[in-house]
Amino acid sequence: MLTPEEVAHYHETGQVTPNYRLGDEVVCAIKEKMEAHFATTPELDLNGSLRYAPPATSQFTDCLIETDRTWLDYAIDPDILDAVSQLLGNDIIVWASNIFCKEGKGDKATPWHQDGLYWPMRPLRACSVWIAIDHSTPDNGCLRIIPGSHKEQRALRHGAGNSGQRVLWPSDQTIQGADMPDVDPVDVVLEPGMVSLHDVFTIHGSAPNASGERRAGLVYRYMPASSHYDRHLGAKLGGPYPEGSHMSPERSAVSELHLARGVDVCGLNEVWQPNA
Ligand SMILES: O=C(O)CCC(=O)C(=O)O
Repeated sequence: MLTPEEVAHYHETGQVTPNYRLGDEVVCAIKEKMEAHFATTPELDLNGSLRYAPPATSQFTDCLIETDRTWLDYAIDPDILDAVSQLLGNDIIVWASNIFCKEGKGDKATPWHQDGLYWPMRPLRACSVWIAIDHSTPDNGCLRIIPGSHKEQRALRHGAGNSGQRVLWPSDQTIQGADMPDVDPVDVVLEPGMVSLHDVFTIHGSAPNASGERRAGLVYRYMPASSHYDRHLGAKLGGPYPEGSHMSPERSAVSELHLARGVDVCGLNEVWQPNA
């Protein structure tokens, strides 16, 4: 699915928007599914211990697949898996599923961050696929990336933000001023059905959305099956986390690892087979 130029762009900048989009029917189905999810699942609570935040749940929703296995169908779309394979290799696990939905009524920013801060797979390699459900533009708070920020493949220092402009509530981790590269951000402008792929070390975030127009994205997270998703490590990363936060020990414990392609090369991951 990715052209050689698109693969090169991903390696150069840490992000790529391929010349590809999901069909209108698929986008419609995702949109309806998301709206039904918000309508029927105002506050999720798995295993009695994991709470999802913030109270306005549409802004950030986690564990879609764990809540409803049919969310896996979009994660294993062959075109998307072809693209991810070009970046991570032929053995791939999808291990997380989120919605970032800003309703357009003054929703908060997503602070500048690297995803890897929270994630317990080692070696730390991963790719996120952000699927646009709505138009996503600078006006309604589209995803923004710092090009080239992934290049050293190293985790930067994050600290607790205090702006109140946070979507990764309540962990609220953001890159501290001095560690933020002096590079202009790039807006990832997408039409519904278009996708953006970013590397685990790419600094990214998004502005608040007070445009009156909703901006929702469905995000799947993939890792190479040669890495180990270490649930014990999850308990130690970057904390201390308040109970129920985005990547707290409880959160690491509930991720289902679905083997989207190939085999569990690492041999230590408890993988589910999508069609088993
Ligand atoms: O959509 C957003 O506002 C942020 C998305 C994000 O942080 C991610 O996909 O990792």
